[in-house]
This record gives sequence, structure tokens and C-alpha cells, in this order.
Amino acid sequence: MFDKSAAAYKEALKYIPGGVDSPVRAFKSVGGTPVFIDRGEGAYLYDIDGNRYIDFVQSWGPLIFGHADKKSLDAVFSQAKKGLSFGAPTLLETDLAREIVELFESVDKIRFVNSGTEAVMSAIRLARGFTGRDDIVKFEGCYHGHSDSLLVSAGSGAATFGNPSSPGVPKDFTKHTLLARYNDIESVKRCFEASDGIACVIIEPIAGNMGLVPSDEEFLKELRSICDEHGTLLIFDEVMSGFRASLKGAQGIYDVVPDMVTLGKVIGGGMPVGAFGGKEEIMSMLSPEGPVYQAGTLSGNPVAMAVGLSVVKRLKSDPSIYEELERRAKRLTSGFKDIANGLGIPLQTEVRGSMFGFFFNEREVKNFDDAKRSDLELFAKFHQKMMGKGVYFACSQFEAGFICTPLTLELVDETLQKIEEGLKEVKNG
Ligand code: KE4
Repeated sequence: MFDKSAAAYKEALKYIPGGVDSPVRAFKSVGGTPVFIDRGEGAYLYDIDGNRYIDFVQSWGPLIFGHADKKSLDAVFSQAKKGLSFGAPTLLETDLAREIVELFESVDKIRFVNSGTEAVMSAIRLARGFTGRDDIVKFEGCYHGHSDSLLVSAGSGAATFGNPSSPGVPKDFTKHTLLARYNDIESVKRCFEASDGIACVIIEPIAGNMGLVPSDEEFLKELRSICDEHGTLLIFDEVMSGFRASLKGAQGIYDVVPDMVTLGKVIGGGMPVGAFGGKEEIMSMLSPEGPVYQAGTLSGNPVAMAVGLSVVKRLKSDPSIYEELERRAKRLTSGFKDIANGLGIPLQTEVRGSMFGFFFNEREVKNFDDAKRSDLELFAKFHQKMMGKGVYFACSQFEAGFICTPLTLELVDETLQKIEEGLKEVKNG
């Protein structure tokens, strides 16, 4: 069933650390070895052994119209024929920037980069440049890419200052990063008390990197007012939730407006794109208008812009898409919950637009500590079972799932049948 992938993985290990170009793909937390993908088509992935999977990962979020979507490919092909990259401005960048600026109240101007990591790293530098302050606040369980000052794990006890979460990150690079607890406004207040001045608070308003954990509206409103009180910028990292939780991401759901937003994934339609945007007075600090430096050879790449523009315009032309995708996500999670409860297996589920999550957990998950109490062993066994049944869920309990337009209710119901079989097999050992 997986012979060619197993051989491919062995070969990849000779040349690429861990055999993958991004750690989560290595299946370390679920066991087994990754399958190597030959192609995608609509809601399906096909591996090099010819196995077909209903795909709930969609490249970690970008592919809201599914794999090898015809309109997206047409956008790529028609632009690529004109050249792949120019290192000079094109109309496409302005067009996509305009589409996004017109959508987000929080954004007067936006700059494109090549990844979510770059978007967040640049937004943090801009916030520090704009405020003249060094300290920043992030939340345990939120992931904002792998730039040094954000690779921080909780320190000892109630310590607010974090420690580097990876070798190679000097303590000096994280000494300005304070850690708060998601959905816990008192922990945020402690960070402000411990600092001489905070440049920004960055949050995934709908967290997708500890599993799917939405922030409480009240918490987010209090976060907004604390930032206002201290002249601190509030950054919504919507790299994942943007154009996924709603057309306007979390900003289409919560009545809270950030000072800056970071985006990625869907706005590239599967090509490498990140972006950061905010109010004019902040963005005008960015080189070449202002002194805060930021740059990129392939930033605003025309082929990526072409497909991103095609995707964003399609989504804006039919926002009802999100109600439909949410309907399918809710069918999946409510059916999943009924099956699990029927088998006496505790399950928590969440849905926000086309994003969904599930935890094998007795209690509601409100923060990373709650998420870590999930039954990770059961998750791993379940994931393996589902792979064997042709269902491709995220290979970590601490990820979100996604519904794309070709993933119909019929495919949701087919998945529920496989979930029921898989859970019974796991339960019966
Ligand atoms: P990238 O540098 O991977 O494009 O984006 C970093 C990033 C920033 N902010 C948020 C909210 C994100 O979810 C991400 C990246 N998401 C992960 C999935 N959990 C990417 C998958 C991976 O690391 O391979």
C-alpha cells in the first residue's frame, strides 16, 4: 500500500534533513512515514503508490478551491507564458493589493512577501520601528512562522519572558518576547506590567496551530483596549484564518479591528505568497517611504500574484461560499462527535467557516495547556487508521482541518463512514 512512498522517504533522507522541507510533514507525531504525493485533483490527493485520499489539509490551508483547480491553473499558465519574474513592479501586485485593502478596514496599505514567516517577521520589525519599542507579546500555542524572536516557549512558572524554543536562537533574540496565555487577559496584563513598553501584541485571533481554538470575543475586545491604553499595536496573524474563517477572516467574525494584519496561504492560491498590511501611518514607515527596511527578490512574483488575484476575486464575488463550506464542516464535526460519543470516546470539535478542528479531549479546549491534555496516542492511532482508509487529516493534533469547494457533502458522509470504521477498530484494538 505504501511501498513506493517508503522507498522514496528512504531516498529523501539521504539528501534532505528528515526527508522533508518542513518538519510537520514527517509524520513524527503520528508515527509511520509520510506518503509522497504524485498529484492532487479537486478534493483528492493521489500518492505515488496510487492510493487516493480525501484531503482535509489542502497544503495547510491555501487550496480553498481544491487541487489543480482549472481557473487557478489557467491564471498560472497565462501569466507564466509572459515570464516568471521581473524584479520590477507589475499591475498584478497593485490589483491584488487593491482587492485586499478594499476588503479589510484595518488595512490602508499592504506589502507582499513570499511566506507567512516573512510577513510576520516584517510586521514585527515595522511595529518596533513605528513605536520605538522592543518588547512584543505572543501567546503560547500560537505559531507565527520560524523567525527568531517568535521561536519562544514558556519559561518557568508564571515567568512572562520566554526562552528560545530552538537551539540556534540566542537568548538575546528572545529576551524581548513576552508570553501570555490564550484567552487569559490577566496573563496579558502581567506582560504589560513586566515591560517598559510593548511594541505589539501578535495573536492568531482564530488559532489554528494548537488545533482549532478560537479566541473569546470578550478577551479579544479587552486585548484591543489594553493595546489602545498603552499605544501598543495589535497584530492579527491571519495567515491561516484569512479568507478561511470568513471572507475577512476573523475580522469578518469578531467586532475587533487590529492595527496590522498578516496574511498568506489562500492569497497565493497554492503559490508562495505572504503579506502584511496596516494603517497608512504605520505602513509609511516602511522602506523606501520610511526607514524600516524590508525587501525580497521574488516578493509580489507575477505568477503568484496572478493566481492569488484569481482566487481572491472569486471569493469576493461569492462570499456565500463560506456558509456552504461551514455547513459541510459542521456536518463533519457533528457527525464525528456523534460517532465518538456513541463509542464512549471524548471528543471536542470546533468550526469557523471552512476551518474545523477536533480534539480527543474530555474538556473544552481554550488554550495550549488544554490542547496538550488531549489523547495524543489515540490521535496517532486514529490518524494512521484514516490514512489506511483514504482520509488525509493533518498529521498532528495541533493543526486545523480545512474544507475546499470540491469536498462535497457526499464526501463528508463518506468520510464519516470511514471515521466510524476507524474509531471502532482503534477502540477494539
Ligand atoms: P509559512 O512561513 O509557513 O508560510 O507561514 C508561517 C505561519 C504564520 N502564521 C500562521 C498563523 C501560520 O499558520 C503559519 C504556518 N502554518 C503552518 C501550519 N500550521 C504551515 C505548515 C508548515 O509549517 O509546514
